[in-house]
Amino acid sequence: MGEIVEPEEELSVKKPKTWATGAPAVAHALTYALGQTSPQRTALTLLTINQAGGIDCPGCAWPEGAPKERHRNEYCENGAKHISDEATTRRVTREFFAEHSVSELAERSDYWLNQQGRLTEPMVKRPGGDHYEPIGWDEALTLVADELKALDQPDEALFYTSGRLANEPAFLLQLFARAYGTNNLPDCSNLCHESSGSALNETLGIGKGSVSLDDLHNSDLVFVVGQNPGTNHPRMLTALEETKRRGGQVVAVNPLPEAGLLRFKHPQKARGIIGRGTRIADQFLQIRPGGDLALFQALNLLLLEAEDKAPGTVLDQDFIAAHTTGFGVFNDNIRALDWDDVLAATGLRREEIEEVHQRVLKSRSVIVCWAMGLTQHKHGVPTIREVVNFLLLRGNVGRPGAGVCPVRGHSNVQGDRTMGIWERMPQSFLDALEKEFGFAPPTRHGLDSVDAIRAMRDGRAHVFLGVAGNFVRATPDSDVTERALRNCRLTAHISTKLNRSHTVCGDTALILPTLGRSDRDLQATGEQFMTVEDSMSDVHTTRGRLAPASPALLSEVAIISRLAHLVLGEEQGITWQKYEEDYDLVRDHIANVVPGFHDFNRRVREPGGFTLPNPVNSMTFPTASGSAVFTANTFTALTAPPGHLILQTLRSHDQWNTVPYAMDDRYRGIKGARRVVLTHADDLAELGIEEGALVDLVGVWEDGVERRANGFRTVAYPTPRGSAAAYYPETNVLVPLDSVAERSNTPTSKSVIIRLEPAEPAPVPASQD
Ligand SMILES: Nc1nc2c(c(=O)[nH]1)N[C@H]1C(S)=C(S)[C@@H](COP(=O)(O)OP(=O)(O)OC[C@H]3O[C@@H](n4cnc5c(=O)[nH]c(N)nc54)[C@H](O)[C@@H]3O)O[C@H]1N2
Ligand SMILES: Nc1nc2c(c(=O)[nH]1)N[C@H]1C(S)=C(S)[C@@H](COP(=O)(O)OP(=O)(O)OC[C@H]3O[C@@H](n4cnc5c(=O)[nH]c(N)nc54)[C@H](O)[C@@H]3O)O[C@H]1N2
Ligand SMILES: [Mo]
Repeated sequence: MGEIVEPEEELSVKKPKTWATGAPAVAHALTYALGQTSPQRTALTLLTINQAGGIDCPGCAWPEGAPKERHRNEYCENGAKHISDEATTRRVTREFFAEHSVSELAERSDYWLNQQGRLTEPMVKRPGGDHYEPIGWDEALTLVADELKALDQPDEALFYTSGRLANEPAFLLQLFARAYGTNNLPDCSNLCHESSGSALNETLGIGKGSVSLDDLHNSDLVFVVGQNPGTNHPRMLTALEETKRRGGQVVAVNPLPEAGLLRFKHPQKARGIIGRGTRIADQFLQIRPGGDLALFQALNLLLLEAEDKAPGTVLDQDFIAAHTTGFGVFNDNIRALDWDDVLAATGLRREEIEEVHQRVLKSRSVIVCWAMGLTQHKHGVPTIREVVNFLLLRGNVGRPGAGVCPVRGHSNVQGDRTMGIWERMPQSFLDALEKEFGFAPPTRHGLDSVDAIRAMRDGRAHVFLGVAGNFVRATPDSDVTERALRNCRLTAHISTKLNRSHTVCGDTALILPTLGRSDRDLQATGEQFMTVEDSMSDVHTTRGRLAPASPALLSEVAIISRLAHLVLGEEQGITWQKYEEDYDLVRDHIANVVPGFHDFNRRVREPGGFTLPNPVNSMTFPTASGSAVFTANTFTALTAPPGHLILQTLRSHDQWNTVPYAMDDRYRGIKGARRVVLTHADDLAELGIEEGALVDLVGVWEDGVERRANGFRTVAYPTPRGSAAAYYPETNVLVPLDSVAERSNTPTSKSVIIRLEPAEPAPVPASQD
């Protein structure tokens, strides 16, 4: 394992793949694993991923299935890379920080920072200094506690988390923030599935998905919308393969012909390695960005008209009468739909939409799955509400094989919400906290991620604690966000690996290194495990097996409860000092506070854990009216001014969120470069820009500010005319902070208006084959 060098951008382009997974995927995962760590550690981690009693794969939130149905290797290429990245034997030491100043580290790439390895001991950057220096745990946590205690208002502090955090530390973090006096709990969900939560809470009364793996296997028709499962949820392809095997159909809706949507070869079955694999999408709709609202409105119109022609045969009138409200306003809205508008917004032909409609009519049960392609648009919430309308019309919720399936990202992002990581938890949750702990939690809503940036920028928040994420790279408008962070008196991060957020410092900055999910967690009462909740509300344990990356690491539970104790003492009678010895004590509190967690310690120890009840599946809709709600959503189409493109910022195959693992995007045929912009060949021709040319991406938005991401190569790619795609986080600088989804406040990362400006030097043609 030699020294890490900054990767050169050397682009080569092949035709995009039309199938995902298979033998090469396993080989790629092992190569990455062995480049990071030893064969022994690789075996210890990979063989226990997603096995009962093993590590929950930190790769994504896709469920594992019942223990007896799991494959021996129930993980995917990308989950394996992700865990190897954590199990790396490389270390970031005090000598490293003595050698590299903070300003030097701030110039480094995300890739280089991550490749340095695991963080090993607490470090501090003091006011005026430009180097991190070692600091003891007590002194480090006292520094944070003193800054928190010195604030005029608890609302001047921010507690950010990502969905990597397991349930126990997540519960303690929100308890700490609320006992301290604030609901400022911004999290990665604000940037991710907040639009889903918002739309589903409003229409079905619960912000989560309603389907199980079993439902998916037994559904007649599954929509996969705005999602790239071949890269981001590879094990979902196994489920879709099963759906197909049992006679179900799949419709994929995406601007890009993503490999995993087309054909799948199962990597853990012999026929996956040799055969042609399973065709996944029976129909692929190559939609224009942001056209999904129009598509589902058109499908709804076709259903209403079919019912007109044959009353009582198309809609589920009994369901609508018994369980829903709002049909009238919904109906009026859809009847006014104009087909020309639909075709312009979607870029689809009417026959394609009619063909989907025929599939719907033939299907007794329908599921719609979606991810960031729906949520990260200005009209993300109305789009998801329209998806709900579509399902309600034929009673496709609360029935086997039917329902809503927002496919979550981070492995415990859903669990963190259940544990109270939300700036707007309902009063019933706050009341339960009060009952359990005897203090009155603040009721004023806290700040989400976008509002947190505004507060730091405007000097209304001064202390930022980040847990398990990379805030400055996850958030929009990078220049604005970095200035905001630098405005703070103190920034502190509880992390496993070095990232850019550690280099964008407040006056004082702290790195608080912690155990990762693969590390053994030994405490005074013995070895501890933690728990997580997946995308389908299954709660189960996760337990690491490796020797910790350094003896100086503390667990997240220990760091959070020691800090809380320093700030709050035993004032409220919360026994902070006990928790790190025995995580069962935390789970006992969770059992008393969080609905569905009764007898938590016993039930979670059963193989496979337990599934949280979803009221929707017993036809109970906890909305204000007690019924599921039809909504009228204003028709919206995305357009770019002449000479401009709609840019979506997305993940390559070789990255995990803000952390690139390599410079390739295998399925899309991109090798050796991340600063690429995928654009239709005809658009390039029309703009007079050559394939392979070096361009700057220039963002234009209503605030008149020009945002630039410089030095990207153009790649001719089969994306709809007028649109483009480029990787996050390099392009976050282009996403305006104030360009957010209605209601959910999620940045519009999938619709950024840009133009391409030729950059010097003159273009070098990309290699082709
Ligand atoms: N390997 C790996 N796995 C991951 C992650 C990772 O970074 N790496 N991240 C995790 C996280 S936190 C999340 S949230 C998920 C993200 O999972 P995805 O949502 O699959 O992630 P993105 O790369 O953002 O891809 C968005 C997809 O939506 C499509 N899309 C864009 N705009 C539109 C649109 O307007 N309409 C439609 N119909 N489609 C559109 C894009 O072409 C792309 O296929 O993955 C999780 N899993
Ligand atoms: N432009 C654009 N922006 C986006 C998106 C997009 O599609 N486009 N997607 C958004 C989405 S969906 C999300 S979820 C966010 C993701 O944003 P985040 O969740 O904030 O970012 P990550 O890259 O997952 O965080 C990586 C860091 O987490 C730390 N870490 C990893 N494991 C552990 C652990 O076990 N414990 C602790 N304490 N730390 C750990 C490591 O230090 C690592 O560097 O980004 C969002 N931003
Ligand atoms: Mo996410």
